[in-house]
Amino acid sequence: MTSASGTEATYANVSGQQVDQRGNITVISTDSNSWLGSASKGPRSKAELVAFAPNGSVLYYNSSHTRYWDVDPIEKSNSASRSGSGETVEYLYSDHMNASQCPDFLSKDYWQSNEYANSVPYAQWQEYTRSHSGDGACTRNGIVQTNLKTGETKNIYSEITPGKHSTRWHDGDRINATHYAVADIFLDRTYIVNTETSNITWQWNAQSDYDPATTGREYPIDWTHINDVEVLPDGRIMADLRNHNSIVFLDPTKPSDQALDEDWTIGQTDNHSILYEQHNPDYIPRSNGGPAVTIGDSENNRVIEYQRSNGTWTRTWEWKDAHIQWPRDADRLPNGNTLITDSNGDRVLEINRWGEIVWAVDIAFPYEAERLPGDESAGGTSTSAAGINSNANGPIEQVWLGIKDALAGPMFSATQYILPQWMGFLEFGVAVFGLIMALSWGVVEAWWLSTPIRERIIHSIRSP
Ligand SMILES: [Ca+2]
Ligand SMILES: [Ca+2]
Ligand SMILES: [Ca+2]
Ligand SMILES: [Ca+2]
Repeated sequence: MTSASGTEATYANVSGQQVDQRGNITVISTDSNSWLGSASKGPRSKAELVAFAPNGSVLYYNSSHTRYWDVDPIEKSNSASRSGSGETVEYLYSDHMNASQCPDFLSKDYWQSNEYANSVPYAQWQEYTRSHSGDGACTRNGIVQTNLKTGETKNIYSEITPGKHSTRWHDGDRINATHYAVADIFLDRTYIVNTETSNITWQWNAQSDYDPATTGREYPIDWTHINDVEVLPDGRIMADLRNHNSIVFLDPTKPSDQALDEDWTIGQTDNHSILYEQHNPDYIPRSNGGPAVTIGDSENNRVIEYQRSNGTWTRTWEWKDAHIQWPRDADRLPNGNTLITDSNGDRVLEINRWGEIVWAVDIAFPYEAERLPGDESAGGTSTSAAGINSNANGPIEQVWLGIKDALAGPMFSATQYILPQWMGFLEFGVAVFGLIMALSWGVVEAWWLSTPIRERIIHSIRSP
């Protein structure tokens, strides 16, 4: 086992998880619900980056950061260190800092000297910064390159954002050896940066196309929650506006106010039936049966795919089961399987083309999973081209799915976010809503006894 920074104690979440064998390395990043991602307060409070080797053993482990987000395998030609070897990944982390460690963001000297800050007007910088002043904290957002076999690590780029809630970057995408695209949650934009100079060479501000007064959540504290960016094979940029329930397509050769290709937008700001605060859209190009996009449709508790034909998007695939709760990633693999992170279901699973679970890892609060050497859904085929159908659920699962549909929405996910791991959907549902829904305990217990989650819950309670 190779470990960059672990002791035996830090393996609590993945200890004993000699997972089933797979053909390649699987990398999983996890989120945290604690201030510093500390290991001492239970699994969901600890952020982890873990890679499982093809034989199922832990190949790489790191829990030194407050939170982990996107992970991308990188090709040798795109590696900033030129050391990409098929086991090299680039990932984003967040590290929280106390107010005493934070710069004087509001001073004009800071704004003038910082490339990230002065890429927006001073007034805008002040407005956004002030909206987070109540946090008493700031966050270092960093991009790191790591060889999972040797543990060799290189810092690529980082910037400090004020606050912590809704300022932490979740995703970026490498363009070439020097340029990188960032989904900038703090400033409601996506931008391209030269990571060697920190010079920002292009940006699209959501204000160019959406009205802060009538769209998204509260402006500017958490308006768009732009959480994903992908550079497409044709050079366009696809970005995910979570709080606008929309995925947008941008032309980075054009200035911000001309970059949006409105005809391509998936979703509508006030229509939760298309997308509902989604994560991690992956573009499948025409050469693989697209244009199609696989998406973690998080608040709808499902993973889905949209296919573009005749200038419109149609939902062509959906997968969900009774357990799934706030999924944030779905990657179509080259063999037609789909790799899913079930964030509040505390598992990563792989389903086959018939919707059956063929591989699973029990891990707290996963954000992202990657099966190397692919990048997200690279090499995967659209469901319509591959003839993959949506899954069917049995009668007991249908009962739970009905309850979850009735409860779906950010308020319930926020409750899940702060609950300890053992107070998952099942327990919460039984405790609060089971009576309201007048479910018989027989039905509840049948489902309870039939699911492996019970073993894990008991294990979590015994070893906090
Ligand atoms: Ca990724
Ligand atoms: Ca990425
Ligand atoms: Ca994905
Ligand atoms: Ca992924």
